Amino acid sequence: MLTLHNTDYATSGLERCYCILLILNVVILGEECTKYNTIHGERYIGPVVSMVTMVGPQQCVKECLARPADCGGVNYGKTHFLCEIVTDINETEPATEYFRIRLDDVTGNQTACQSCLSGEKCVKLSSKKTHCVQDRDGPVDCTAIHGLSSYLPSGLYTIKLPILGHVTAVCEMEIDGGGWTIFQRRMDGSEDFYRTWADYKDGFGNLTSEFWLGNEKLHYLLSQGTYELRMDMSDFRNETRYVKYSSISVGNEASKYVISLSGFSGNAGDCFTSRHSINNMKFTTKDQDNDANSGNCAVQFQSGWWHNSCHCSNPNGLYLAGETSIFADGITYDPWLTQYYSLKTIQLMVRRVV
Ligand SMILES: [Ca+2]
Repeated sequence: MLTLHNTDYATSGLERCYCILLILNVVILGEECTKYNTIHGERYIGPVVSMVTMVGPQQCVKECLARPADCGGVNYGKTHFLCEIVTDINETEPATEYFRIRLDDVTGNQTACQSCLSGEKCVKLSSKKTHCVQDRDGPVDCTAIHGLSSYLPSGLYTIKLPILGHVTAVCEMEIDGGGWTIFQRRMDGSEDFYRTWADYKDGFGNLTSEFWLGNEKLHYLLSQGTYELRMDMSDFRNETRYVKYSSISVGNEASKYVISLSGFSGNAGDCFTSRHSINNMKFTTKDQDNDANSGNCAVQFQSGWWHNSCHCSNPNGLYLAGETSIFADGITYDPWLTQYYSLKTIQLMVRRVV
């Protein structure tokens, strides 16, 4: 989505202030003046690899220059002095309190840092020599990111998981206090969810629309502590319901990603620990039948899921968009709208319980 932007930043009082700071910087430190163009009212969707609180965008740009392998640009949140280091600068979104800066637009000598690898940061010692050092460990989930600043918006962030290392996560920072890591989302039927074991293991889809994070990532994410689960749903009248479970864990691949959950609450009936409970169920796909049915529930109901024999809710079912004559194939939630209604949106997410 490309539009024309007002780049007349030099006239604003805020920018004049930064400009004076820059001049002072040059006078005091004798450093080369850094110039850049800012686009106001927008931020890069990301993923964001690092968040730091910094007074002034020039410090944020310096932080970016110190991570040449990871940084394509920065988002700067004016009100809360938030500096976000962004890897991917292809997509943007409106964000009133922000402005964004492309690294390409920044002039200055950065050749000394070019040898730094991804995950390394370039540091300049007092001897003026530069070194590539391992960047400090990142946040382990969206709960940790939310803990850095409650003003950070929902979106893509980089987290660091055990064994797997850096992973792009989708964070929900507003619903129910924020700090949620989203692992499944349906919203328009744009993605095929009738997929293989390998696909569900690794994850698939587009993190900015419909996706499955991946069973392997989910397992390692949840291995880091005690997590709660929340699922939000809406129908085509735009009515909403949610359910929560105070505890969720998912085993490793050897266990067939067996799920364990308890502690139901919410404003729709319990599906996951009642009839056709998913508690203690293994994951089933069209090419791996681990369910409690004589057939394969994933084949029968066109999804991959922790099927029992078979299900009370089918979040990864077909996007049938509302009322349907087909039993239980859609994105159903039986206690709310029966097995003959396929929901408009559904989203599953987890939050570490501190
Ligand atoms: Ca079976």
